[in-house]
Amino acid sequence: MSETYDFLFKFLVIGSAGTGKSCLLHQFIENKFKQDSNHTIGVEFGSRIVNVGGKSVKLQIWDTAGQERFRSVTRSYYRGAAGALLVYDIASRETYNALTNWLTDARTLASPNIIIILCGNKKDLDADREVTFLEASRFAQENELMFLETSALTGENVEEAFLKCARTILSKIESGELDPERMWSGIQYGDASPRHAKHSHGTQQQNRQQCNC
Ligand SMILES: Nc1nc2c(ncn2[C@@H]2O[C@H](COP(=O)(O)OP(=O)(O)OP(=O)(O)O)[C@@H](O)[C@H]2O)c(=O)[nH]1
Ligand SMILES: [Mg+2]
Repeated sequence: MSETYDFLFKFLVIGSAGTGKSCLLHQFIENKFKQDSNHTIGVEFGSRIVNVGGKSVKLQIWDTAGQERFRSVTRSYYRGAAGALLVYDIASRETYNALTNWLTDARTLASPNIIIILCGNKKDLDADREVTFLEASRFAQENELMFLETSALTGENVEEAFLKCARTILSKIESGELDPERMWSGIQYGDASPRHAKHSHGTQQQNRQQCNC
């Protein structure tokens, strides 16, 4: 079955091990909580077409391992990402303290213009909270990140996190701030795009390259 969409955005999910990155992706794709989630080995992949402001956008999402031993592998996937979910666990200050390192990696290895949404996951564990909403929202503001608290367990704000990031990218394309034709922009025109005829050859090739890496 052929898929029709206006744009394809490459997304990353990054952050320390155990923060719930794979569960967030699973909740977004499958609409349910992933029971018994194991540490990701290297990188996992998921995709879903969403409607953003009347446009259909295929999100191609790379869920990276948080464990240090996979860092050199996961770093090789950063290039050409248009958006990222940067995840910490609201019940673990350690994962919050690591955010600056993840942020530096994303901006240097993906793109300085990458659109990032900070996700304080495990919002359902409010009783064990170690990071306040206010503190994290200040950090987000200082670092020009969007911010939401999410729960992959209940599903709260999960869809919203991906959509908010996609909406921002789309509005930057429409305002001319982001150029999909720039090399490694992380954005491709899809089959439904009026630009398709002009760009289909190049985009399909790049797509294959990205999926095989
Ligand atoms: N209470 C609660 N637990 C969660 C939530 N999201 C994930 N978990 C649990 O946190 C643990 C780690 O989740 P994963 O999604 O595998 O974490 P990860 O960030 O992908 O970890 P790595 O792949 O090692 O980087 C699992 O035991 C999940 O059940 C959440 O929103 N609430
Ligand atoms: Mg994982």
